Amino acid sequence: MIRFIATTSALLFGAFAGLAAATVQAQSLQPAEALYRAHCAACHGANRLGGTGPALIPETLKRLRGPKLAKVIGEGRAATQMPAFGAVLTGEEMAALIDHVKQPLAKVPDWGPEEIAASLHLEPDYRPAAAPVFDADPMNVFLVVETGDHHVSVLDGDRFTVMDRFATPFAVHGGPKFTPDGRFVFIMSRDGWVQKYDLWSLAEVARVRAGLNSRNIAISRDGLHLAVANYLPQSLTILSAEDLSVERVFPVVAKDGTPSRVSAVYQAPQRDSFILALKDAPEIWEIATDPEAEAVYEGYVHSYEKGMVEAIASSEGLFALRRIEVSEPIDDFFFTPDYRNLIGASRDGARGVVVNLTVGREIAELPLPGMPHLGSGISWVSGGQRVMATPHLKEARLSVIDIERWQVVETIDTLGPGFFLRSHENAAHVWADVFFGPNRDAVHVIDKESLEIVKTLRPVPGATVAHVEFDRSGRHALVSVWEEEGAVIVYDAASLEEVARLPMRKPSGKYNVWNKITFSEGTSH
Ligand code: DHE
Repeated sequence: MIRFIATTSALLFGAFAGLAAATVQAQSLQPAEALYRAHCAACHGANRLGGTGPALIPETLKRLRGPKLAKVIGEGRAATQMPAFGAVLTGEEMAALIDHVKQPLAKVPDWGPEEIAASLHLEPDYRPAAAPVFDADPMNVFLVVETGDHHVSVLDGDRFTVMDRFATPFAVHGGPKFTPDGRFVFIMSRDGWVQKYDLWSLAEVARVRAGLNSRNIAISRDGLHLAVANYLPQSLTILSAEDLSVERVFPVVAKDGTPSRVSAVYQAPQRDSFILALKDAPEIWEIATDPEAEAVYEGYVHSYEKGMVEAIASSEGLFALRRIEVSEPIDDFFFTPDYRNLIGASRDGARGVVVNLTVGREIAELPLPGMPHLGSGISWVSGGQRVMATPHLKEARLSVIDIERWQVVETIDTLGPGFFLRSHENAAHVWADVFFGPNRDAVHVIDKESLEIVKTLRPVPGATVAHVEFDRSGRHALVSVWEEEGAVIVYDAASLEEVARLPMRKPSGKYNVWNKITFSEGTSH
C-alpha cells in the first residue's frame, strides 16, 4: 500500500474533525470555500490539487466519465475512501460545493522540476527480481486497467489467470507504455501521476507527479526517457525512465508566444523522437531522443526549415526541438506505420489534414466530419492497399482511408458512434465497439478484406462493451464489459466463440506486452 494512502478511519476522522473548526472559519470565508475546507480539503488538498483523493479542478472533473458529482458527494464512491456526505450536507450546501470545485483555480501553482522531484515516491520494499517471478510467457502478459476501483490486473495471456492486481493512482487514462524489453511499464493518471511497475517482480517501483492535469505519456525508442503531455501546467515533462528523475520540463509556448496545452505525445520509433501536437496553437513539435539528432535535424534546417531547430539540451542534440507549423491546432492524430505522415484533426473541425513529417508541411486533406477519433485508428492491408480506419465520436460509422493515395475509400455504417478499434497482424478481422447510444452493448467484427461487418457480438445485453486487445499470437481477442461489476471476455478470434470470462471492476483498456513493444499494426500506440 502506498505511503500516502491513509486508512479510511483516519480520513473520516480528518474529514469530520474539520467540521467544527470550519463552522468557525465559515464566518470569514465564502460559504462554499468554508464547506470545501471543512469536508474536502483533508483529502483533496487545500489548493484542490489532490492529496489522498484526486484533484478537484474543472480540468479533471469535466473529463471524468461516471457518476455525477452530486451522487459521488452524496453517496460516496464505492471501493474508495470517499465517504458519503448525504447525511451531513444540505442540498444547497452540496450545490455550492459542486459549483466551487468547478471554478478554475485562481492561480495555477508552479509545477516545475523542483515540485515534480519533491513528489517522487520510491517504494521502500521494492527489490528487483533477477528473472520473472512467474512461469507465464512474459511477452504475452496483459495489463487490464480497472477504472472501477483504480487497479490494474496483470493477466497471464495463455492461461487467462490474474497473476497480480495492484492499486494505481486515481483515474488512469491512455495506454501504459512498456520499456522495449517488456520488463517495466509506466502508467499515467489524469492528475499527472506516473507510476512505474516491474513486470518481472510484479511490484511497484516508484511514482512521481509529472503534471497537475495530464493527457498521456510516451517512452523513447531506447526506453530511457518518458515524455508526459500536460494540460496543467502547459508543459511537457521529460523523466528518466530509470529513476523517474526530471530530465527536462519544456514550457509549451508556440513560436508566436502563445502558451499551449499538449494534445498528446507519442514515440516515433523510426525517427527516434517524440512527436506532440499543441492544442492551442497550430504547431507540431518533434523532440529528438537520439543523442546524435542535432546532426539529423541540421539536414532539415538546411533543406527545409532554416532556423526552425532549437538545440535545447546538450551539444549532442538530445531533446533538440523541431517545430512544424500547420494550418490549425491539432487535437487528435494518427501516424502511418512508417511515421512519415501524421493525420490530424481538430475536435470541432470536419476535416483531417495529412502532415508529412519529413518535409514538415501539410500534403493532403481528407473529409472527416463527425469528430474522427484518430488516436484509436489502426492500419492494415486490404485489397493490396494499405488502409487505416478511424471511428467517429459523433457519427455511427468508420472511415477507411487509403494512406497511399489519401482518399476515404469506404464508410462502414455501425450501430452507433464508437471509441476504439483493434486488430492483429494474424487476425482476419477488425473489432469495433459501439461506445455511445442504445447499442453500446454491441461490438462489430469486420472482415479486413471485404470491409463488411461479419458478426455483431452482444456478450452482456444492456451493458457497455468496449475496447478490444489481442493476445501475442492474434488467436484471442479480449473485450471489456465496461461496468462496475464488469468482466473481461476472451474470444477465440477465428470462431468468435467465448473462451473465458474474468470478473473485473469496470475494466477499460487492455494492453498486451508483445503487441505494444513490437508496435503491432492492429493496436493504437
Ligand atoms: Fe481517451 C487513449 C484522448 C476520453 C479511455 N485518449 C487516449 C489517448 C488520447 C485520448 C490522446 C492516447 C493516449 C495514449 O494511449 O498514449 N480521451 C481522449 C480525449 O480527448 C477524450 C475524448 C476526452 C478526454 O476526456 O480527455 C478522451 N478516453 C476518454 C474516455 O472518456 C474514456 C473512454 C474513459 C477514461 O478512462 O477516461 C477514455 N483513452 C481511453 C483509453 C485509452 C485512451 C482506454 C487507451 C486506448 C488504447 O488502447 O491505447
